[in-house]
Amino acid sequence: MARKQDLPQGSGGETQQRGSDVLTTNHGVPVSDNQNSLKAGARGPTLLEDFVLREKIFHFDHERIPERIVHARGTGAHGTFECTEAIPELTRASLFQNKGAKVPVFARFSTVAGSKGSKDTPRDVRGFAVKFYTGEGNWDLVGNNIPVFFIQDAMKFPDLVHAVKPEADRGFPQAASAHDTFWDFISLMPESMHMIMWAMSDRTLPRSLRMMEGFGVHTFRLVNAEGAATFVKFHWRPRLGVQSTLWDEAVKISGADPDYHRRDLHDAIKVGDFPEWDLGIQVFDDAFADAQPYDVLDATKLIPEEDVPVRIIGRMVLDRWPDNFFAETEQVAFLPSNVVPGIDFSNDPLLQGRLFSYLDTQKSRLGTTNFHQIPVNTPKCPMHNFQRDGMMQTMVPQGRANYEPNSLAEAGEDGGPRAADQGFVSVARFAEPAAEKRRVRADSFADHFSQARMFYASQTTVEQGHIVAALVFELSKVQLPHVRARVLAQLRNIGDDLATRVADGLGAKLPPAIAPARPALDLAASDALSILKKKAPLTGRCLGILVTDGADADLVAALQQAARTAGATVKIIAPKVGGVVLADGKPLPADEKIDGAPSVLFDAVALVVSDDGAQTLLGEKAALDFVSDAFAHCKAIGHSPGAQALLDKAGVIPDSFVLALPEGAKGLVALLSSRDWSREPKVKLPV
Ligand code: HDE
Repeated sequence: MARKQDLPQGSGGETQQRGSDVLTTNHGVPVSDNQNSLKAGARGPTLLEDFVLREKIFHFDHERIPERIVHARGTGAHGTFECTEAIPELTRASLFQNKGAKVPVFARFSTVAGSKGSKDTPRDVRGFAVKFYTGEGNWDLVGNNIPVFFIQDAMKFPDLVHAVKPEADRGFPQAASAHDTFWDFISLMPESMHMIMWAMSDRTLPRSLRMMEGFGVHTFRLVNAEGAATFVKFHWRPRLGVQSTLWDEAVKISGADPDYHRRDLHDAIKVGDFPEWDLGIQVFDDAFADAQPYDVLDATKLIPEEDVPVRIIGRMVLDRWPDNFFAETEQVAFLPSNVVPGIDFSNDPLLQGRLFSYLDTQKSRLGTTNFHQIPVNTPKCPMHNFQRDGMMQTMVPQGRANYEPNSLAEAGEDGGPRAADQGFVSVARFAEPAAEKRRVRADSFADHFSQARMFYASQTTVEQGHIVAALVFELSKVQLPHVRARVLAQLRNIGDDLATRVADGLGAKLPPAIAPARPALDLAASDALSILKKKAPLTGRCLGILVTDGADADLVAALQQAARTAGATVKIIAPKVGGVVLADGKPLPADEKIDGAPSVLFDAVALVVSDDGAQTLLGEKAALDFVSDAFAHCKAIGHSPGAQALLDKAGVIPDSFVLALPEGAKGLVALLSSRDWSREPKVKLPV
């Protein structure tokens, strides 16, 4: 239905008289019949003059726009950024001048490799892009959930993306790096090995978009009012902690709910569980940069937090779901080149390439240089210049001043805006004032393995096992034996223990190492790089309660209460979506039917079933999978006495994460963010 403000602004009362409920064409003509096309007789041909039909189909035919070349699948939300610590000594950026000052933001999270319709849970890096609508223009921090990148120079980006996307001759695999061309490229690009360690870790299997860290990746600059500049790295820290799924869970979630992440974000915002992140900075100067064994301009390197602690300066809350997915989330155009006075670029050659690419791509996707006029992209501060016309121009500039300098003001006309002293000024200093113009990679970019080794060494034994398993899985999908061998040869430079475990997992011989450009150093391990060494809050977690007719009503209520108190949510799963009748005779509606809600969707499960109910569920494979998967995924399982038969048939071996209910109700909720890793060897062959 057309809304009143969508109707053409006519000269008078006619538009108003019509009211907002009249269906019109795009040109405002009222439509009398939206069911039938115009025909020559009831059974005759459709007439070409049917402008209502033709306009409707014409618009429909062109509804799709090209998807993003990378990061095509994503979801986003509106929110607010608040400065929690002013840093005027570091930057003149207006959003960081006053503690408590707020600016609106739009954030979009994405996978990288898959196309728009692909699943939400592939093993993949996640995009973490935030547009800050500041009082001095839009600042876009277009980062990822991993602090480093695959390549060092923008020249290699098209090759990387071609290699990971579906193979050119066959059009598959979709949203997967586990194939020949990706690993062929990687095996020939030793600089990618640090990122590969992250990509094969559980970081690429986030439990929720709300539970991901974010990173600006590149080194940027902060510039204060006096023009003094420092280097900076940006970090987003989720208040819900960093959490991941297991690979087997991610695979099964993609079947159970391909929209898992976007649904999770949507549902959380709709019920008022607004996700929050702290914004942190690592600030350092030239002297620090020069003293490191890596180059701070190399995007395949991070700065350990032990060397430069992360200082929290702000907080982002996402609290408003977009009104329309296409208009906002699909059409939002992020540009790393969108910086504001007080924030500047570094010479990172990857960043420098991005400064060209994103502006260029928006013309292909959104079709016009006027994409900044789409509401989600429009700055929320005044915007004036002499750029004019172009496709889909929606602004109506007044007057004659479309050039500068002009002296029209002297004739009493509006002469238009002028550049001002407080405008954006680039940091003037070149790192190498006497440099030659050459296609070159700096020597300081040559160490490809030290930080890869540091990352692996910083993980817990469980996390190292997951990295090995991921490498074995991915390389087992590679069909070219020489590519597998070359990856193993590269891995030897990270560590022979790692390479040997992967080779064993593949049933392959360990090839000789490929000589690295520079031998790896043994850097100190960094706890901040591990997920399992971080705190895991219960907030935002979800308990799945499987119920049957005759289930204990008090127990269900006690579990619901305990979960709520912990800030977690509960879903009721039943044999029928209509729900069950509890032992007290009261009905309990279900959120999900058992085969639509496997236990992979929950952080812990409770089986609250009557004896009869358990007997019935023994004949339901989905119920047995619910239990056996919860066990295999190392999750806490609470069970009422009636559930014993179900546990036995599902192969559950009693341990400290299998809790008898009702006594264990609170204990079960307390385990919502933990897993019993000692179960892993019981359900999986060692790698
Ligand atoms: Fe991107 N990237 N990228 N990228 N990127 C795009 O821009 C590109 C890189 C990232 O939610 C595209 O609007 C080049 C690093 C995110 O809309 C494209 C290079 C990082 C998003 C593009 C890189 C990113 C994109 C596709 C190497 C982490 C999604 C459509 C020089 C710091 C933003 C578009 C959103 C999207 C190019 C490398 C993050 C084609 C050339 C490094 C989060 O312009």
